Amino acid sequence: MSTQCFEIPNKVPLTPKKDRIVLENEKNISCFSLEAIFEEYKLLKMKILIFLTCTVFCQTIIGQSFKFGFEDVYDLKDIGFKFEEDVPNWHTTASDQMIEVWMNKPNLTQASEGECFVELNASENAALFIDVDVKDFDKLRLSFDHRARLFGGEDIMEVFVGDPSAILESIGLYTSDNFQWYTFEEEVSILPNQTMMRIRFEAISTVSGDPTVGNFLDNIQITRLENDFSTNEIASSFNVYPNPVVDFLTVDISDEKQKYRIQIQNEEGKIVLNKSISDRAEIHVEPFPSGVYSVTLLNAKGKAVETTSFFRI
Ligand SMILES: [Ca+2]
Ligand SMILES: [Ca+2]
Repeated sequence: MSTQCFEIPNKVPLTPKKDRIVLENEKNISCFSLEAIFEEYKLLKMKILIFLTCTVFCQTIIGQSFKFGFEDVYDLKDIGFKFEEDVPNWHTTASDQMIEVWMNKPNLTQASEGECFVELNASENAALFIDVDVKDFDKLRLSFDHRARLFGGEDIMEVFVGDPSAILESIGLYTSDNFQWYTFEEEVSILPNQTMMRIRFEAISTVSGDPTVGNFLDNIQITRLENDFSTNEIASSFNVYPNPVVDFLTVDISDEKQKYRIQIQNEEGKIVLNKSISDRAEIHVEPFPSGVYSVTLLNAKGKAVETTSFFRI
């Protein structure tokens, strides 16, 4: 499409005409094809959409947070025992499948969040647990509110976490009195390939001496956290030497806490070695043909965090 100027009256700064817009200032007159402007507009709209989508996506995934506060118990009319199927997301190990749900009542303990909370044991010593989908999580923050039921001492609760198919691991004992709700926070790592996380709450002791009378629980929150993989941190600790190398290449990541993999690629991009590594490894590179190779460090989720190269003489 050709672009052509149209005559425009003076003192009219912006004139739409047919398929063109003419902009005028004191010295210049500029003509723009409406079609080109429309294409620009569509591109800008697309860019804005991508930006907004990315922003929302990042907020959803990275800051993803789940709350389990016993607010959606089915048909709750009073404090009492409810079948676990009436308490969404929650399960009990009790043989009668009962969960003791409390709600705000005058002169009784009030929920720390919303209107409802639970006592850990209904009529027998058991545990309450939730299973959370942690696919693609690196780690999570677990927080919960705990309170003793009675004055005159402390209730103690133990919390266990882990893959539901494995033996759960204790992350601590939590001790509270009845003067207020106490909020506890823990960071929990997710194992590679772990898709579900079970979080289990068990009564250890109560002021009453009866395990079925004590240990109030409310406001359980789970927030997805990112691992602290920063390029700068990795760069300072990821060393490959000697360079050039003849026989043995040392890969040193100086990090015993995390599991990594290294991939070595030749100049054609073919992976010639793929190996898990923690802290330090010696790679026998003598069989490799002479040339330049790249070494990529991947974290436990398979994400490349650093790449360097070496020359095999
Ligand atoms: Ca609640
Ligand atoms: Ca009870």
